Amino acid sequence: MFSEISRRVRAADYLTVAELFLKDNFLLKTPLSFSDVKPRLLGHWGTCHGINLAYANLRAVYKFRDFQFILGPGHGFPALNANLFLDGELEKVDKNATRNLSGIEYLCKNFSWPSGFPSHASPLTPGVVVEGGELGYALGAAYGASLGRPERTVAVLLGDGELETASTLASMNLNKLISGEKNGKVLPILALNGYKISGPTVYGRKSEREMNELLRGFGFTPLVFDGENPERFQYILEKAESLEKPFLVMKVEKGFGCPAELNGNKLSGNYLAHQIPLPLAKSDETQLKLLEAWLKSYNFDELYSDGKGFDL
Ligand SMILES: Cc1ncc(C[n+]2csc(CCOP(=O)(O)OP(=O)(O)O)c2C)c(N)n1
Repeated sequence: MFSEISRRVRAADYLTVAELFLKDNFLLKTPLSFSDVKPRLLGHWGTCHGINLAYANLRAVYKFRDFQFILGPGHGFPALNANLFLDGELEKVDKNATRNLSGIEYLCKNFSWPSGFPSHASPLTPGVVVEGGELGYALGAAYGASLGRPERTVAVLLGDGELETASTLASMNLNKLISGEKNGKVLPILALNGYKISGPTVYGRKSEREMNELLRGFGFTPLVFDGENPERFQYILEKAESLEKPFLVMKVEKGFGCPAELNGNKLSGNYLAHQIPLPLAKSDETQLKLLEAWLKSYNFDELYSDGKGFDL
């Protein structure tokens, strides 16, 4: 099970990076060149690995159950789109999004492109109830989605910057107003990556103990997932099942997977990974090489081949 989930995360991470950067050579059949890179790089990488990690693990547990996933950081849309593509959900509403090379090309070329996919989640996104461009409403929407659906679990992924918004903080009290037999269960998952656009988050600077006390004060039972041990995610989700008001703190490095540094500045694990970590990949040889190594690090050829399709 764990290796299946990690393959799925690798595939989603690869497609996410490809959406952000590539306009050609999607399977890296030849050395990456400037002409393979989009002319205008626009989007957000920093939150995406966390989305892919949470999505793959939730999917493994809840695939055949009454389940809803709500994404707070809608700027992580390329990750959400990669998952909807891999699940075949995108193809149901867009016949071009086939699960093959032509679909991969379509997904990537049209990300953040006029008349294509927007850079953020939008009403065009299958299943979306919160578009997430304005942070703050996901947790409240999750409680709304649980109303009158006692069989349902609603998992809601929140950013730690998002948890600084007034609306999210106010929604932290909803577990006292909405609970019991008539409504479903809400599972908030905080992607604690420590950074927002240009600096650290308040919660990223709290100790684990202080964070847990804060969550208990709001009425939740905190569970902590430490990104160092990915195989523990399933175990923690099972534990959450047995709790009435769980709150999962998912510690994940901001931008995990992108190059460690650029020009002496830390990229992965820093706010510099929030949007496009290699902004000059179209014109700077060093950044192009870093991008190629980053894409190759996922060994996508083990996960997809032209002949066999996806092996996930
Ligand atoms: C209400 C609101 N304020 C500001 C922004 C601008 N903004 C976009 S992304 C972002 C940082 C979000 O940080 P976090 O919630 O921690 O998400 P992540 O680090 O996972 O990207 C901000 C402030 C916004 N989208 N909505």
